[in-house]
Amino acid sequence: GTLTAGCASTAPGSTPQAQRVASAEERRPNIIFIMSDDHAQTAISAYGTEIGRLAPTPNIDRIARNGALFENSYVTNSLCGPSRATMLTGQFSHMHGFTQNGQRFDNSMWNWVRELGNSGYQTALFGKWHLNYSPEGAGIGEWAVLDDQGKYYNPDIITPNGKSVVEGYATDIVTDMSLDWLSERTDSEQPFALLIHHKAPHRNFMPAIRHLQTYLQTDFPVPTNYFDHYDGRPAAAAQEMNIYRDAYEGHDLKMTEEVGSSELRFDRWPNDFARMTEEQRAAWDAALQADNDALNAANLDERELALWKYQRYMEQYLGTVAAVDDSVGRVLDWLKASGEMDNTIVVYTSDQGFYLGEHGWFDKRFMYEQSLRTPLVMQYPGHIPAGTRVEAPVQNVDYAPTFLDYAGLPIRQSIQGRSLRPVVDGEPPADWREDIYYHYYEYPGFHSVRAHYGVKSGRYKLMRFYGDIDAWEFYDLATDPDEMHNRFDDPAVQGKVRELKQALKGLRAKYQDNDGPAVTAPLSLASAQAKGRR
Ligand code: SGN
Ligand code: CA
Repeated sequence: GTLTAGCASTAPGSTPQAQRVASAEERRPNIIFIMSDDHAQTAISAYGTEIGRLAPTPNIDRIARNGALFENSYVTNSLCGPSRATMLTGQFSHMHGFTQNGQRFDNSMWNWVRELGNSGYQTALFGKWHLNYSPEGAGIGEWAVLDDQGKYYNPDIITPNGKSVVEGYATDIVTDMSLDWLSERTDSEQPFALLIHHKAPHRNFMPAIRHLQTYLQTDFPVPTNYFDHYDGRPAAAAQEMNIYRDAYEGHDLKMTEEVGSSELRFDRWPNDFARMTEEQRAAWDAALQADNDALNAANLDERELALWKYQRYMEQYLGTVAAVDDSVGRVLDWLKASGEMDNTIVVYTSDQGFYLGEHGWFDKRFMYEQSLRTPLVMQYPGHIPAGTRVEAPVQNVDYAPTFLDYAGLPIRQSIQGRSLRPVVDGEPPADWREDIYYHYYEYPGFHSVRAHYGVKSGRYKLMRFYGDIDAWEFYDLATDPDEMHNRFDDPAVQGKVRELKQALKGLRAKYQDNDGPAVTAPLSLASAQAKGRR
């Protein structure tokens, strides 16, 4: 749809003649941009995974079925704040400047939501922001956001009028606010852009009461590298995000002190539980009591306990996903009932992927597959053919230009990504990217993942950790999909290593990333060997 003058100039108080109803053809699409936090691709059934089979997401799958599923969707920096800033601006971390959590995003910076608002869209954001105290000054029409990371139960919600506690479960509250806003919109001549940004399934993985027992009896397949020893991968060895070593037994795994007791084991941040109402807490305790008592009565050895923790982690994490999927269902049902389905682009994604026990981990940050990948499904009935599968590599820098494109707005110079529209139309430009660039910064920080940058090029991946660890890693995903064998020094792959080094150097130049050490001119194998002999 192209932008019509009438649509853009329609403003409150304008004369009736100036307000013209755009024909279906002229009408610009609504946009609903749903983003969860830390949702692994492997935990979505549309991706055809075993976890998805055991813990299906039927509503997220509806979007994929109605439209497109991106098989190769990646982030640029696997961390909340940087990823969100990237989605808003269409830029890599080093360009928008928000490289690590805890920084303050400059709300006055250009973002696509304000741009759509300026061109006549009604805009709103509900849920997690986590870029700054609030989106004040970011040009978003209406908003109500979770304070900081957001709490699962009775969260603090910040609005232009200040902060207050809202009783209930975060995912449901955010959904209610979003649907209320949609239903109360008075000006239905203007298109809308609505951002629904859930806290779930982020740590500390607290499901709604209704989902606490959903997966207690499910036996999730343990990743083959759950007991990884990290040989040849010094940064992986130095991390602090191991389920059986670093997850807190109370706070994260909801384990109790002893049989008959509901007192949690180590709970580093007690406020997540302390803020529950008595009723919520009683229902919570009752739902997990038998399972916790059984664990406390059993005399598990170290290995058995590590495996038990994996199951508990999955039960909790996927329990929070169940409410997110409910939410997506409610939004889709609303669109259907209101007749807006065909006029609306619906996107579901996450701010990054997550480890579900691979390498023994929870959390994200690393450029390994599970956290580099992020789910992405998108529907626009009548425009994106149902059941489309996109293989072209896409990144979260592409979202802003995509929304601009569909809104009929020019894609500004500062944007480093590209519109996905030709890609979902089945006509990716001949010069569509083959390689993706990644750069993670936050160190020192939670989980002690060293800064690194890298390139993924088809089946190959090259990454460089820097700072107090200086190490290169190279993987052939075709033969080593779990990234267990760092072959950077393997003489058999030096040609490829050189090729990827060159590509990495090129990407850093193209995207103007001067952060971190420069990629040195690729060494020839002979000189590398000579150097090694010294
Ligand atoms: C919190 C979490 C960490 C997580 C960061 C970043 N701890 O600090 O485990 O890595 O957020 O997550 S918590 O127990 O307090 O939740 S991010 O999604 O915001 O980047
Ligand atoms: Ca996140």
